[in-house]
Amino acid sequence: MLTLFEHPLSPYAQKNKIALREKGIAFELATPDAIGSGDAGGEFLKANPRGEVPALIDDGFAIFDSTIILEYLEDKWPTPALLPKSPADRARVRMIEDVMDTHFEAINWGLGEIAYFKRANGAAAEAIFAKAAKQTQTFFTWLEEQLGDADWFNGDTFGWGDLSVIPYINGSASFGNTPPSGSKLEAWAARTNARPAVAQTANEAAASIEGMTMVADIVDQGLFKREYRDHRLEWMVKTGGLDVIAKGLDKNNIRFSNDFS
Ligand SMILES: N[C@@H](CCC(=O)N[C@@H](CS)C(=O)NCC(=O)O)C(=O)O
Repeated sequence: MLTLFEHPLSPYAQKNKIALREKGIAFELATPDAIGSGDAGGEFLKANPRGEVPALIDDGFAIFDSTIILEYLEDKWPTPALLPKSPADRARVRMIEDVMDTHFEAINWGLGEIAYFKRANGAAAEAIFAKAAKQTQTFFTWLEEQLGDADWFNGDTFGWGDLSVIPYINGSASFGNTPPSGSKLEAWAARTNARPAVAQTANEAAASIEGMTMVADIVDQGLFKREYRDHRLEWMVKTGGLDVIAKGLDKNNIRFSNDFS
């Protein structure tokens, strides 16, 4: 049996859950204790010394990083294929995945820091929200170009390119940043969310948002140290949140990537 360590809101974990469900692979889910706090440990930390979800355990063999997990699933269960056939198309969807996992993801993560964890309030929060809304629409324009006239980012059929985009579009929508009304991207999102594998994964994410409103106090008390890493850290700086980082360091409720121990 496969075990996927996840948190339902993690877009990275959502990519893997959609792939597992589309391929019809049996798996069980586990949410690591204290995930997001900086104190996650045990079997999960052994599986991923970075302390990040997702991590997959296949009969004792541990794999971390959502992209590498996708590659493993595609190698071990090639049917139905999620990557397109031609080398150019495979490279194309991998580039889309990389943009979503890095630049795009940082925007939704940053909005979570403001909306759920109350890192900024009033005018400062509004300014960050306004910048994020513009950044998101710019990426939507880019995505619309990538989609062109196709039904799927993958090409003729749903696949890797689509499962790599939908968790992020749904995440943006949860902050009120939706694709322009009547756009091809909007129609694609509706088509994609109608797939059972995607709908189940998106419903699990939506259900877990409720719990997020309770964590602001725990963060404020320094009991929960959020990971400010690479693109996320850069996003916070460039979007006006330098003060958020300074305060977080002062209160000791942010941290950087794990040192491997
Ligand atoms: N590159 C990694 C990124 C994974 C990642 O950053 N996961 C976040 C959740 S979205 C996490 O678990 N962070 C650890 C924490 O917040 O403590 C992947 O693709 O799997």
